[in-house]
Amino acid sequence: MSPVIFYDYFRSSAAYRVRIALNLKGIEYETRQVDLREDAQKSAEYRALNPQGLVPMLEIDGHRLTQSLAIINYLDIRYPVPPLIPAAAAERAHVVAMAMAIACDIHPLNNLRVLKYLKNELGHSQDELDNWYVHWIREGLPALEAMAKPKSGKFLFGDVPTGADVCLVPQLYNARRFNVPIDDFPTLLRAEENANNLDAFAAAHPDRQEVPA
Ligand SMILES: N[C@@H](CCC(=O)N[C@@H](CS)C(=O)NCC(=O)O)C(=O)O
Repeated sequence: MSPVIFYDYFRSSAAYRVRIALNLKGIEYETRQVDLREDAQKSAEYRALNPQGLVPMLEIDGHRLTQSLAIINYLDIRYPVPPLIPAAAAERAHVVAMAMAIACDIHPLNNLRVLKYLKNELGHSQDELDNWYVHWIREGLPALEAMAKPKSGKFLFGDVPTGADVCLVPQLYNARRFNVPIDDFPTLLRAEENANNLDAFAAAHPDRQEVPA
């Protein structure tokens, strides 16, 4: 069987999500580094594989998969144990909604290419970029806290990690990296702490990844 190949970058939060999911599912994989600092994601060679020019990308079972949530969904169907998305319709919708609140409504606004466009094409200062970054996190996380709280346990939904936690942990890592205050989200912090106590999450942390030379 061909090896599973993961196109990764240690600080990419979308890639971090997939590393966590691969670890939770116990899937062994080889890594190919795509150095975002060098714009390797925009190279003709990489775009020939992934026309969006973004990480992550996963080669598995003869498929080339892109988009972290699509990859996680594939892994959950292909390797159902442990499940990352509940089977019951309403629970599933709730977990997916929390994952999407992060992956669709917070993360894309603070992505590298957005920040670069604001700075280089629209002429915004670094201070304005910093404010922009904080703004979208501070708008998104209170909503996520409120969404999660009623059905949370050790994790965002109940007492086992789901795809929502898989998205949460990288987003909070990012928030800390940019010094965004996040102390006022007890449900999110509890889920993060419990997640990071699991090997699958800890091993996916950016500090434990290969850094391109
Ligand atoms: N919606 C995509 C987002 C992927 C994405 O934005 N990746 C970022 C790193 S976290 C990237 O490759 N950025 C390169 C760039 O902005 O040029 C997913 O979930 O996979």
